[in-house]
Amino acid sequence: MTTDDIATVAREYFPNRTVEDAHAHGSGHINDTYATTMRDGEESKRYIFQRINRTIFRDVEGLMDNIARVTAHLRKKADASPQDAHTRPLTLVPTRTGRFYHEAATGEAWRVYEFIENAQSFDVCTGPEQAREAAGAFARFQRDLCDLPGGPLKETIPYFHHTPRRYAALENALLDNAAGRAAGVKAEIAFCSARKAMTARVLDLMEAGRIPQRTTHNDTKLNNVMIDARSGRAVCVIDLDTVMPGSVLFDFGDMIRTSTPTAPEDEPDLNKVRIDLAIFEGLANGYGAVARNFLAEYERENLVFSGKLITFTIGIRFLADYLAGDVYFKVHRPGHNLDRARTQFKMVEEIERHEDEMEAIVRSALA
Ligand code: ADP
Ligand code: GN1
Ligand code: MG
Repeated sequence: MTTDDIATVAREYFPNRTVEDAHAHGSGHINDTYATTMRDGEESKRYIFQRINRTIFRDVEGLMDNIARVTAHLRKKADASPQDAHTRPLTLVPTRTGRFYHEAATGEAWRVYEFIENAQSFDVCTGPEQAREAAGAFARFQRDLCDLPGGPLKETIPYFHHTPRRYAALENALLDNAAGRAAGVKAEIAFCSARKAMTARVLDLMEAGRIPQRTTHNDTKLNNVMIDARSGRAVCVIDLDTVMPGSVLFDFGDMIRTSTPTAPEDEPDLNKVRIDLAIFEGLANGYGAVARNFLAEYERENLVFSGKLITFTIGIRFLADYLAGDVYFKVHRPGHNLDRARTQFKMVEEIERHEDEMEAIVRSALA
């Protein structure tokens, strides 16, 4: 992607400004993200230009309609609660014709967000205080969407956290063996089949009406919240592509998955991958302080389990993608998805080993 291509898109948004700089930004696995500086006379301002992954998101119109609804609602909530004023909703920039995305002649779909300045996203958590901040922001996000008007959001990826279907997809990828890698993952497959029994627990409880369906984020990776460089506070929840009907447990589980490990998601040396219980305590306290006011009984009881379930589920997805030849997640080296799958499975073991301590931490965080 060159500055020229960005310039073509930029004309649809800012017909009177010029592109001063554009470069790839962040470490997301799905979309193509560019930090773009636009110049208007003497003034420069940065924006995020993002090419939406259309292979994954089939209904861009529906997706962007969700994001417009969610950000408008969050803005009203933020204006009404000055005590949470440090966290602001993501701001979509409209095209010059007032649309929330631009479809290029090539079929590519582009959107633009205001750039969140003086902030950073983290792939590995720096400590309990940061975990508390991030979890608090995601909890307020869930709270504020409890009364989203206009009916349920569109499902942007059907069956996104449906672990039994993810498991079946893994079994199919193993049978297909599209990349000829099946023989090398016997230990990982054995690990998965030993845990197949847990895959349906949350979905069964949802079906039985014990766990409510709510509007949730569904991708609460630590690096999907922007942290202010100076204050360390969570200033914005980003990556709203999967905001749709779901369970708060999937969100809490993904916070555990991405905040509590002592090493990055793709760490090849599994000895470095452990759970940091002090970080977990910060996370549980940050989440609990807000969520204790709206969580139902079965949600509370499954918070620790959700960490195991979602970590297992994402591990299955990485492994299936490795077997399929790396067609879904962006990879940057050979075996990247396999390394990612292995760290997830190591974290599942870590949660299994520390389940009792984690349950005690959650009980006290919700008290
Ligand atoms: P993906 O779906 O590929 O993960 P994200 O929307 O999460 O894409 O964006 C990727 C990264 O870009 C984020 O982790 C964050 O570091 C950065 N980013 C995204 N939106 C903004 C923004 N509005 N301001 C500053 N940085 C952003
Ligand atoms: C993707 O987009 P990003 O990088 O924040 C993925 C998540 C996975 C995560 C694993 C739409 O998140 O579901 O948990 O990678 N997003 C989508 O790191 O599939
Ligand atoms: Mg992201």
